[in-house]
Amino acid sequence: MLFSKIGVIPLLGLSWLSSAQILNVDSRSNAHSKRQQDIVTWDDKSLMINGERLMIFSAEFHPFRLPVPSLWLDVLQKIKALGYTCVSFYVDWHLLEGKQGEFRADGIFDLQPLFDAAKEAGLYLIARPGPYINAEVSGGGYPGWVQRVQGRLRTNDAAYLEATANYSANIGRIIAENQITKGGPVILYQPENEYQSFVKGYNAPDYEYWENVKKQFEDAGIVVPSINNEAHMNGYITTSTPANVDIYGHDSYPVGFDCTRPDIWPTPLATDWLAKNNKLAPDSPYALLEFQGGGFQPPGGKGFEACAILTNHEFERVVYKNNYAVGATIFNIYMTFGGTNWGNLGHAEGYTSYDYGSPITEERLVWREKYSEMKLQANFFHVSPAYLVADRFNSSLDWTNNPAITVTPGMTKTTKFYISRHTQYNSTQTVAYKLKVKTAKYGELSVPQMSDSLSLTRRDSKIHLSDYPVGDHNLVYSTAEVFTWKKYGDKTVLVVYGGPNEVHELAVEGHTPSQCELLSGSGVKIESKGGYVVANWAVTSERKVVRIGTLTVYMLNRNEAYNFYVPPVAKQIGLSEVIVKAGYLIRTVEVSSKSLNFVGDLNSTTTLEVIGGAPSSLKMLKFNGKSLKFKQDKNGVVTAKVAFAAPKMQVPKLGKLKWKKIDTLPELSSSYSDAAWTRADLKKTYNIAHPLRTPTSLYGGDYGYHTRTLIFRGEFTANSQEKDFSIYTQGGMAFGSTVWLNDEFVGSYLGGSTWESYNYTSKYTLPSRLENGKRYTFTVVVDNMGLDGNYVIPEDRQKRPRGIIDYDLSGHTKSDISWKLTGNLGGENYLDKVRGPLNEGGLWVERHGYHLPAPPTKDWANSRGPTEGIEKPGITFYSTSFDLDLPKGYDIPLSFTFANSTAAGTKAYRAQLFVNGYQFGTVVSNIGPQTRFPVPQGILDFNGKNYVGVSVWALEKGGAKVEGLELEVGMMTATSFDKIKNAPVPKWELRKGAY
Ligand code: IPT
Repeated sequence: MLFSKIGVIPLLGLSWLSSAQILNVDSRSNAHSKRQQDIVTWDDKSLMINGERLMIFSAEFHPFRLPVPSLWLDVLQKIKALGYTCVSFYVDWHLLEGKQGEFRADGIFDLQPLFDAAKEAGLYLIARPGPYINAEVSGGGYPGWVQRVQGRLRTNDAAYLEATANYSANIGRIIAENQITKGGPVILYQPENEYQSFVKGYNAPDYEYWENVKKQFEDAGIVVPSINNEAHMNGYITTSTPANVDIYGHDSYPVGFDCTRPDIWPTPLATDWLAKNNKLAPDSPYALLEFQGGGFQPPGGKGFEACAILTNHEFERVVYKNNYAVGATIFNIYMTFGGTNWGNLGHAEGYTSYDYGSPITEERLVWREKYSEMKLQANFFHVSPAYLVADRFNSSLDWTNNPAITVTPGMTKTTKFYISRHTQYNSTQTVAYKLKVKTAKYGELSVPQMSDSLSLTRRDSKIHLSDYPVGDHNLVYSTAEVFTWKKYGDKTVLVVYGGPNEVHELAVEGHTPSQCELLSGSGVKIESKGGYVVANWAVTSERKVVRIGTLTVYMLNRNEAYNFYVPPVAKQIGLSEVIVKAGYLIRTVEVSSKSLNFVGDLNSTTTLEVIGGAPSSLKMLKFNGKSLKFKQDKNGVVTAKVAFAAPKMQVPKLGKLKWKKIDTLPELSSSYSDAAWTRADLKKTYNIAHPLRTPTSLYGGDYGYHTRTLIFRGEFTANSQEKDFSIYTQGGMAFGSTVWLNDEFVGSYLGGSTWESYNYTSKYTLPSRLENGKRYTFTVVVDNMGLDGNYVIPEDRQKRPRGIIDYDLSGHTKSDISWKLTGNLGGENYLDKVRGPLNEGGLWVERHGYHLPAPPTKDWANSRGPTEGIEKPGITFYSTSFDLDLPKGYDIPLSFTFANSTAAGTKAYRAQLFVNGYQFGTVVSNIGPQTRFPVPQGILDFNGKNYVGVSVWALEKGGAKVEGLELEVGMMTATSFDKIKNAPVPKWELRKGAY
């Protein structure tokens, strides 16, 4: 396995680690950033690990978006099954240091299970700890308290750097301990993130800042090479700038994020990247450190299935193959599994799902065609080492007879690659062409030789080859694409594929037609060309298998190729890798001289077909530990059937359960005491980016409240001059707010999915005349959708406040109102250390912990649940529990679905869904788009009691009604993955001092 070779390299001679002060550029030594270790090295072509070149085919995965650490291995195995070699992960500082000075990375926030899973799956890791990460997370990864930092963020200001020091030292140490130099999986790390977007006139880039970020991590012991991911190849920080990185790279999201018109590929395809890279960092391999694998989505967007279409299998073919044409040998796809913005970890411009339209769905399913397509692509690089050293040439029209086709060659002294695509890269036409290939022995050939043309159908791109070694054989050329090949003793198996109806040709050195035999299928023409034979066929649904001497060639249609796997070998005794056709997923295989044991998942009854690597006289074939009846033919091919039966199981009907409900806005009652609330008496703000407009600060962040619902209470003595009340609340994109005066509804801001909501003042007419001299209280509820990211430096958008920005009560000065506020109980001294600093907000039920399992509901009213409806503006909390007893051996995706129509008369509501205390969904009924909220096993106890809580905030006169709430079962698979440990679910306990 991958890691068996890696010894532990003692950290000797690293005395520079102890030099700890903040650096300035002049004292920086260039030498120590390079080659502090000799395991991960590189040249201009590729990365090398222990001296061996490796294609870094990497999947972006954020463990914090799946709060069941025991499931990380499941995702990583699904990535490994694609043939990837690496995973890149961000760390979200916000979740780890919710209180300044208290770094906590335990429980679900512990990263050790990730390092362990990577080793078990056989994947390297790229660590991206920030401190700034962007990533569509609240604050771009900055903890809320960073809003109070007295320095500009992402700059060399001492206050900012000091704020990051504790986190960087701690996370740096954790990463350092898991570097490859210590037997761990981490091979690269990225300081900062896309440090390259500056406001005009800002003195950028700040080299000292960059070196200081790096130094924090290096001081913590990180020695693996550093990388930079620029968004636009500005060359601000390269391998040779005064402040630098070891490996320069960039990001790209070529089709953007408009998933509303998923057929439109808006920008031209880049072809000058390598030239730019060679100028900026001629000593670096060409690295794409974040490349589009899907898209993020704003509130009110079209949903992630649309993003999956925008970035579908055709996108992967055309755009990724262009990356190979350009020469990428470090290629990280963002996201490969997106996950969930559970527990308010997302930024305001998103919503709960972070599915991203990725190859692996939010439910960890691998049914999207784009998953299978990546398996075809990534496996090719395992058997094509020449790719890593090929010289790259410009794309041109010179390689075909049709200017509608552009080819980019990549060449070694022997092997040559020809990456063809439509000249107009997003064309959907079918175009015929003849390709010119160079061969060492036979000069230039125009192929196909036995038919008129090849064809590119719709959006497609192909990697054609010449002089390509396959074991002891040489492909003079192949127009069909190679999936894999393996040599087994004196036999070699090659698997190639093509799209429907395409004509392909493959030529093998040194054979005659008499040495060829059609083993399966029909319609393969064989001709001798003196020195080599050519096989020519048209792709049909029928598979063709041809033996050419000792080489067996499987000529597949692409849809069939999708079902082939080259599974990682979990245990191997003396035999080689296996090529197997299966169904839904093969995770690993154990091979011995007599037996094969596949481990995988099924979604239907499946025929297993081992076309390479089965022991010649197989005694035992197992699938997930169960013996199968099998046949082995004279060519050694093994076939067996694995039966799938959907489990018999039931999930409860949520509408039939007994629910309890309670008003969670007791603040409206005259008997409610806010004595324990935080006084909003700060006459200034600590937020240096946003001067106050009010006499005292009403920014949640000044008082330590950074997550979800904020509630304000403003008291004043009436003078009967009051007529209207204007209020500018702010909770980020798509936020909403509601104002009451005593227990009377004043009005709501329903929110919008545009930036306009960032500057919106609501003007309300007060519902009734106020009595002179009487005390009144405004209650203002503000939905904080998450803090903004901090992309542009030094705009400090993370500091955009949440709360009340301004207000005006007619007949009064502002200081006539004295305010109190609350957010989550304890603010930065948050109570639920298990679910982290962001999971709960400021609703009364949350402050008391009633969203946690087993709340004391005895005295609450009986209810039919959230579908019962609320008659007037207010917030009600519904609680229920149910038992699950789901069969073992199945992966059962469960989602909570809110029926939500926009029929006339439907009133706006905002709901939060809690499952076993974890917030796993927020609904904004009038903006959307999300109505379906997957909750993974491990948060749901599949064999035990589960507690569900739903808060429903009705914003409009007449109240609101959740039209339906169901537990929905997704596509079930029989799975071998049985290592799921439930996330910790501490239950409700009386919270002393809760108010
Ligand atoms: C790039 C960020 O680096 C990454 O964190 C994430 O936000 C991603 O975008 C989008 O999902 S920034 C790039 C769009 C310029």
